[in-house]
Amino acid sequence: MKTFKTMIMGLALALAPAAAMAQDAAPAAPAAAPAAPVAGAEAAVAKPAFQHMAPTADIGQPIPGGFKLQPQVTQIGHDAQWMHDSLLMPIMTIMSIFVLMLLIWVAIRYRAAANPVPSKTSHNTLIEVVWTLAPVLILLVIAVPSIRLLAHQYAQPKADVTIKVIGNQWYWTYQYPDNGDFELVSNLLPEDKRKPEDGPRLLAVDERVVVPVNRVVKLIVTSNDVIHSFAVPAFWTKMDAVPGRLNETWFKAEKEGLYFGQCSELCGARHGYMPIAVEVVSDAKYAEWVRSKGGKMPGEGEAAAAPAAAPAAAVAAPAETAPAGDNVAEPAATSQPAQN
Ligand SMILES: [Cu+2]
Repeated sequence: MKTFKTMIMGLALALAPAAAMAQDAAPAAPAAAPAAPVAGAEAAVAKPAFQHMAPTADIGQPIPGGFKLQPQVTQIGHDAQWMHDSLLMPIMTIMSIFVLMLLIWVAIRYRAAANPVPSKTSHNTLIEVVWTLAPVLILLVIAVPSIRLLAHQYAQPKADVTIKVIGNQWYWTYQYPDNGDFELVSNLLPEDKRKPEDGPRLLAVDERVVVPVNRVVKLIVTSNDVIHSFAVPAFWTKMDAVPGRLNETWFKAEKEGLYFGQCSELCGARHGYMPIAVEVVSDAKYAEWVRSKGGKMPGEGEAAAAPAAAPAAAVAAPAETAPAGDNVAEPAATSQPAQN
């Protein structure tokens, strides 16, 4: 027993310099330690800190009593809206009214009572030329901007961001291969969890697709089960999601905001409950959001990963030695009085 006590004491004395040294080393640890909480705090803050925007009342969503197209925020959308509002609608309206007037005029003017002896005319060269040429000219007037718009839609500019959109019964998943390949699963937000800033009923989702403003976003659209369709009216974007097939479309939103869409291909029982919410933000906000999802911006990939890893290692090393130093120092410190 005595020898054991002596051994302990000897050990304590032998360790004392080590303990002292450990305590000497310890002050370095607290100095390094604050770095750890700061870095940790940043990481901790970055994740929940991303502030999603609230929807704008008349933008990117249907409005009560609305019957026109949603305000467009892409060049394709502007062209298509012009085509619809300024070209097709006037032509359709004029043509429908013209044909209706002709019918009314014929029905009244040439009714049996007013016109007892019907004309036996069967040919009129002028009128035959007119009713052949006029529709051809009208179709040409429509065809030129129509084909130009179609070509523009398929001529995809170089993509700044690529998103793989996958339809599922009955939700969407989004993958960001350029940003570390993270994946989002986006579901309808249930009514009991929905707040006004999330968006309208049946359109609000739990995970929004976030994209940068004024950047070409390329969508690779596919499906895991049946045919769905990814549609966002304010971008004039609609693309079928077909299992086993990669469809491609794109958009370049020119205005920050929150834009809603829906699955637009009848895909089963909950087809009406798989909305789409696209949040268009500044480049800086986009980078912030990507990091909050654990992704990284292209280019900064290796460059940022290395410095990020280095401080992490530097922080980790003192953090590991500090508790070790404490562990060594404390038993020695307590064992000494205990032995005395
Ligand atoms: Cu669907």
